[in-house]
Amino acid sequence: MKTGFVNIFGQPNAGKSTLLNALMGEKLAIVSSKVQTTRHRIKAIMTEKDYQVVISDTPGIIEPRYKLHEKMMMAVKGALEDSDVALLIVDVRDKYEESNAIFEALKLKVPAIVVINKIDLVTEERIREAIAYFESKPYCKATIKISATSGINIKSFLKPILAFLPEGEPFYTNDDISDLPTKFFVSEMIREKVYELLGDELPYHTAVLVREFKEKTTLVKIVADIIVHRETQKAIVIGDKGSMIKKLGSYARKDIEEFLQQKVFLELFVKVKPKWRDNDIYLKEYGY
Ligand SMILES: Nc1nc2c(ncn2[C@@H]2O[C@H](COP(=O)(O)OP(=O)(O)OP(=O)(O)O)[C@@H](O)[C@H]2O)c(=O)[nH]1
Ligand SMILES: [Mg+2]
Repeated sequence: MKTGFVNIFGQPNAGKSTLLNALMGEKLAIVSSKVQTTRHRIKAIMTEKDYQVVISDTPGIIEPRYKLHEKMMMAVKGALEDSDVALLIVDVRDKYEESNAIFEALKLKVPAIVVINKIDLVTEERIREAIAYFESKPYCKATIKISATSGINIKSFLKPILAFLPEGEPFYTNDDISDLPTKFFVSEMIREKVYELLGDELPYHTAVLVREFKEKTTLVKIVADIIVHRETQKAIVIGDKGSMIKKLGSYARKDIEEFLQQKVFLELFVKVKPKWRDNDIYLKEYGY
């Protein structure tokens, strides 16, 4: 069977995580309208009769400003090193030159397919322009135009990619869909709600740590800390009379229940850890 690693790279917000989820038909990677949502490499496994593709979402490529950013770019580097095929995703509204500069800097040793995303938002002419631009680049073996949110060209997406993959034995058993633990997905779902409900800088100063995950007979009990830099941020996350943390908890709980297919009791705490983004010990503790 065809098997190998297909890894998604691109600028922040290009739609990498949305594409991964659309391909899986399941929400594995969190998504937000803010940049730098994804911080880890997220592997998803697609197994069919004639192929097993391990597809990875990665953090958007940026110039690191904190140790956290450095860890994020290490995740990109790891994915670069074991790609059989690289999917270079572009928000069709972005400046092509900026994406191109990033793609060239990757110095890819494997075939790349440029994925023109968000075609639901622009004219046919703009899409043709983008395709012509990237098809002239030496790293680009093919282009695919999609809308990850509207599902345009998602069903047929993998077919042209399989041609670039080697024959081999599957790495994972049939029912594995990821190599990451449940706790990871739970903490990400909580983090997503921080991106959704809290503005500006706050999401970038936030980490989530699942401290307790206990399966009881009728429900799963989860205790998690939302980590921020400053007391003022803690007050914002808690909100007036606890209104914000309550909202965060109830939104996150709904998603976690759907993911686990089980009732969940979720307890959230807010903790202040100054400069955790530049502290190796905290970064490690929070899974980076
Ligand atoms: N209209 C439209 N919006 C899209 C499409 N794909 C993604 N988006 C939106 O673009 C935003 C960013 O999507 P993500 O999937 O989080 O982007 P990402 O590349 O993973 O971003 P980082 O993790 O920050 O690097 C979200 O608001 C998505 O809903 C698309 O095809 N059409
Ligand atoms: Mg993402």
